[in-house]
Amino acid sequence: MATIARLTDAERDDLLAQFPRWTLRADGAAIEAEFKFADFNAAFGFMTRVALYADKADHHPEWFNVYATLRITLTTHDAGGLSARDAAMAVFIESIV
Ligand code: H2B
Repeated sequence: MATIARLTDAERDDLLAQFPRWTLRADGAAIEAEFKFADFNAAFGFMTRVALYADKADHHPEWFNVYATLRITLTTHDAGGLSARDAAMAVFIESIV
């Protein structure tokens, strides 16, 4: 499989500047965000929409949900860091949140 290109530092910084909710993980290989919903129904409804995107895009979030709180980590395992796939997923997530 061809290696997926990692974002340049400038592309990564542009992404983070566009979406203040997202922060760079300490190792620089992922971006993370936390979401608070009204209740579990709202959180899981949102997760379902992201899951459908993930299935279609063949790009999957790492996430952790407790009731109405959701933490999402975006990274591209096949790139060993951030790629355009993470940027596209962040754009999608921010468009539906
Ligand atoms: N999701 C994420 N986040 N990173 C990947 O590298 C990745 C993925 N690779 N989903 C995909 C699936 C790959 O394993 C399949 C075979 O296309």
